Amino acid sequence: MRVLVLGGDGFCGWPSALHLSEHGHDVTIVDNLVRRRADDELGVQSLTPIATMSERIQAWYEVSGRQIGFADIDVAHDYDSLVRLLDSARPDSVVHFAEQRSAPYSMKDPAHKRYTIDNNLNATNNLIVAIIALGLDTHVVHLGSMGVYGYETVPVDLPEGYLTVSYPDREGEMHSRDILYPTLPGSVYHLSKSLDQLLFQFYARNDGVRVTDLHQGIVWGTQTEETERDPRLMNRFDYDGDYGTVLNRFVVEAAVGYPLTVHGSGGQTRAFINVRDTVRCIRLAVESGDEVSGQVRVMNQMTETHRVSTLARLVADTLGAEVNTVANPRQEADQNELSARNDRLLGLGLEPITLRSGLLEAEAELARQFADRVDTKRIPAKSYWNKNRRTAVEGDSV
Ligand code: NAD
Ligand code: USQ
Repeated sequence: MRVLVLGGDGFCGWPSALHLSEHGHDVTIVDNLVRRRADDELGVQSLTPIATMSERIQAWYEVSGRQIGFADIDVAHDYDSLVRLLDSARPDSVVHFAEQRSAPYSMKDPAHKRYTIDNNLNATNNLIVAIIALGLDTHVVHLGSMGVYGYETVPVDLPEGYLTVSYPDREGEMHSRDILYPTLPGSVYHLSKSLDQLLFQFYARNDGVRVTDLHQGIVWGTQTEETERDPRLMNRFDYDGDYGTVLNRFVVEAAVGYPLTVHGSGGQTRAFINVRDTVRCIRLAVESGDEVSGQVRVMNQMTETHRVSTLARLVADTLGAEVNTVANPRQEADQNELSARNDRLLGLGLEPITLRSGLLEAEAELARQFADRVDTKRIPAKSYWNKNRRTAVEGDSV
């Protein structure tokens, strides 16, 4: 299949592009490299050294004999270039990773809130509008987030995208319909993913655009079978207080002897998936595009749920580390339960890798190898959700 990978220079996009290429798909990456500039803005670098896009593509050609194309386009703002590319490529599928993906980055200040909404919604809207304008039958595979469901403790296995509701009309007769599961975003970033869902719902109904929305959990791990084939193919690894996600951060913290940063009670339960499963899920979603017509297909792209405090204990016991609890910079529940269905991806053949598979030790090895690239000053999370959270962390003097 001809596949465009928007955001293909990023943490999930790069290994997914390689995996699709390895499996015979004709891949072109579209990325404006803004994520690399965010590292400069934040004064931090990926734990792992990452090659430039041209070095990455050359290395992949040398190890696989396969070509990957690249277009430097800002999908959110350069609509005309996006249309030209779609018109010439006429892709069977577009995988859309090209959004600002950090919750703390999205909550830093007004400029970052505005950037996140502007970038994420315009990227999604531009892509869909361009596909409709060109009359393409391209299947869009979008990366959403498990966080759109929110973290209420209701003893339910979260369904995949929709909730069937029944309600009485004026005569008392009952009606039933599927609605998007009510969203409860916990950050401006998660809000942007909730709003994306409405764009997809509208354009699928109005124009018949075929969309799969993958509600992905927190991705952990770094390398995949493809990125391991050459040091120039190495994937990025974020550990800093803005872009680092919880389990990967704990592994790096353990590797450099920094006490694990558990926010608040650590009672938050979240959904997780290993990056090796992410790339497989993306391929399964792309290759099953013919199934999609009419209603947006939502699949929960997660394989397990864990409580933050349990993860900290596991990392501390496995790798040896001190566990610290720090005042939570985020406005979020101290504690929640979470369980979700993932039948659709299992039905397509996903065989989940779980945390117990010994990959944690391999991650720690990578972290130790590049420990000298870690700037411990960048570890604390300093993006506060609101004034109360800032005061709770920094005290009344601020
Ligand atoms: P990332 O920041 O590493 O990659 C995103 C890529 O998109 C970057 O290379 C960036 O330069 C590019 N990009 C952003 N805006 C763009 C624009 N306007 N035009 C062109 N390129 C643009 O993020 P990631 O971790 O790879 O996440 C990819 C997607 O998956 C995101 O949509 C994210 O919300 C979703 N997701 C990620 C995780 C996770 O744990 N990393 C979990 C669930 C969902
Ligand atoms: N946390 C800690 N200590 C840390 C970092 C985080 O206790 O050092 C806690 C947070 O307070 C939060 C939980 O761990 O309760 C998860 O935080 P995270 O930064 O690992 O994940 P999150 O902000 O939810 O965002 C990440 C990705 C995002 C994706 C989302 C999937 O950055 O792109 O959408 O995971 S989900 O969480 O399912 O919505």
